[in-house]
Amino acid sequence: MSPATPLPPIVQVATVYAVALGSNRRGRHGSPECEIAAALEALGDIIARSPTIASVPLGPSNRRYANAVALIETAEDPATLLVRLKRIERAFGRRPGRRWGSRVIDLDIVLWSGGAWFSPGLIVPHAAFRTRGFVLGPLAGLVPKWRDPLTGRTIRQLAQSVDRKRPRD
Ligand code: A4P
Ligand code: MG
Repeated sequence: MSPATPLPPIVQVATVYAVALGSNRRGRHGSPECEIAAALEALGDIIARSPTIASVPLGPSNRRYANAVALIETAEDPATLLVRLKRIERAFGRRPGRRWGSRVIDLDIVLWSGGAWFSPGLIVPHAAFRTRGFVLGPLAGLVPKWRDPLTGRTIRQLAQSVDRKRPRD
């Protein structure tokens, strides 16, 4: 290529992400369910979403959670998307606090159609999603055949094994 040849335009390919949403504290939009609905609006680029479910808190907080999962299509790479998610969390009034403390909104990147991603402060797939019914249940309703790139297991299989481990009452 001679120096005068213009460079080809950079093609940004849209990819799909599964984003988990969680809330167990009222915010300016109202109840945790309302915060989830407002966060979905703020996210944009949504191609599918799960219903919002109520879930028992995992960890120290004793407030019930609302959880949902959305599929979004975007050309952002995972690190760029995380910056946007953190900006939305701040705009919703989330402040850094105790790990797993109650929160107006939590936005986590669960899966990326580009596969795995590791960079400082970001691991995709989300390091804990394989054991979380409140993520796998809604996710299995959207993409049961999507394979976890690290274990090769489908979302349906992961959801079933979490279901089997859940104590029955
Ligand atoms: N980080 C690394 N990988 C990711 C990723 N894939 N997506 C880093 C998002 N963030 C990722 O997260 C802490 C740091 O993890 C981020 O700054 C980012 O650099 P955070 O959201 O700021 O804090 P956190 O949510 O308190 O910590 P963590 O470890 O993400 O907790 P989880 O996994 O979000 O769990 N029970 C119910 N029923 N429902 C819930 O939604 N959520 C939690 C929090 C606990 N119990 C729950 C629920
Ligand atoms: Mg989080």
